[in-house]
Amino acid sequence: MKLDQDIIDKHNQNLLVKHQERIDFIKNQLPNVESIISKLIDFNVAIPSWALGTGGTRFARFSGAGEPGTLEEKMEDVALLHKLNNSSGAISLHIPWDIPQDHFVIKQLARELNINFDAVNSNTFQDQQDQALSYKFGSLQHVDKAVRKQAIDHNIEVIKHGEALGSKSITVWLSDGSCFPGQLNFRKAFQNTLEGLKEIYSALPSDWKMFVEYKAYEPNFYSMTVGDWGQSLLYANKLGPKAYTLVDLGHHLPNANIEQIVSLLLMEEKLGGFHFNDSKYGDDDLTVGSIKPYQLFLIFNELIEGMDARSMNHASDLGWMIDASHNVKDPLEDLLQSVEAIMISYAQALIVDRKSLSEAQNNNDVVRAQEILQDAFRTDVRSLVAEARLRSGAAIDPLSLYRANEIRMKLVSERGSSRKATGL
Ligand code: RM4
Ligand code: MN
Ligand code: MN
Repeated sequence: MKLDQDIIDKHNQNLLVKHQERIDFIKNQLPNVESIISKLIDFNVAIPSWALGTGGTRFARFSGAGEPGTLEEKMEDVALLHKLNNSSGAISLHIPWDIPQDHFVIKQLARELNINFDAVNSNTFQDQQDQALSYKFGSLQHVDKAVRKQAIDHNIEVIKHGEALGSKSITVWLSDGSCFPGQLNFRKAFQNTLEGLKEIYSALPSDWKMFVEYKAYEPNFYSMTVGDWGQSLLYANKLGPKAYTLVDLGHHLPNANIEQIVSLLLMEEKLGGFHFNDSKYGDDDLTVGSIKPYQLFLIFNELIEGMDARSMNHASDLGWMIDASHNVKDPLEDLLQSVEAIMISYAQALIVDRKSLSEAQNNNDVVRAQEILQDAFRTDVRSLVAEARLRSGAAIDPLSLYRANEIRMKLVSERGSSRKATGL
């Protein structure tokens, strides 16, 4: 479904007076508003192809209506989001959930839709129908060399798909690990995995990055072979300069200090990419910013501080992706909320008074340091984010436009009500 610019312009026209009041107000409060708006215009977060349908749990999946049934329709959904918010102009594909049949045609469609291909994701955590060997006891860690080879070959095939589409990175997330003490020789599992990653790494095109994603538990509950940022960093360091750690917000043990992890990985030049989501307990994959918005802000605060310390480009030097999937919302509405939460946290991190914060730190002025951070967090920056959208032809309030125009109803009439998107 294509959204006419006219509809967006009309929507903006209706909201303009109120928006203008809000933006004028904040312009009087903050310095450097123009530079913040231009950074917000440049910032983009990739949408995972598996978040466009309703996710499931291991108990049930309650699919919504009008879900995208093909890769082409998933791309159309991402283009729709991008048209609404100008901040989600890329799709991250999961292979084999989304295998492009004709790369040329798919690339052409992406061009027409004004979207790009972000990191490709391999999948060795499920057995596919025509698969020769099982991943029940792991993939790259497996005791059987033939299983390891199958997993390596799959990853190399994923790189080839990505290359044909113009992706520049692969995310490797392994579910490898063990469920019971004694099941695994940790050292051998690590070494097998490293060996496999090395082979995949050597198949990377020269301008590609490999993201090694860690996860504390699930589906293995006793040990994970890439279980935390320390292990991921070990692999990335041993692999070489194109390998990086990827931080998924839901992949830590409860209450982990993710902002500190991010800061140190940036210091080591080994932070590569980010999977945004939110959680209360584990890898809940909930809407970004829905549970712990202050944590999200603190993470962005470290990201900006660390990236600026190394003169990195906020928009392009790290891989920004959403990784969410759940049962109860319209996925497109949910993704609009997630992107909005990311943009708000980014904007709040941009307005932190860094000079004063550093003075407060040097003077051990703990109270002042806290005040500076919370002052930024408590500032309502939503009009800045809306202004960035308005200036790029997107909607002042994407969610209300989506609802007022009954976009899901239109998708249902186009696609039917029983189509299920591939994914989790
Ligand atoms: C994992 C992990 C990966 C994602 C899969 C679907 O928990 O977060 O990034 O590709 O789920
Ligand atoms: Mn993830
Ligand atoms: Mn996850």
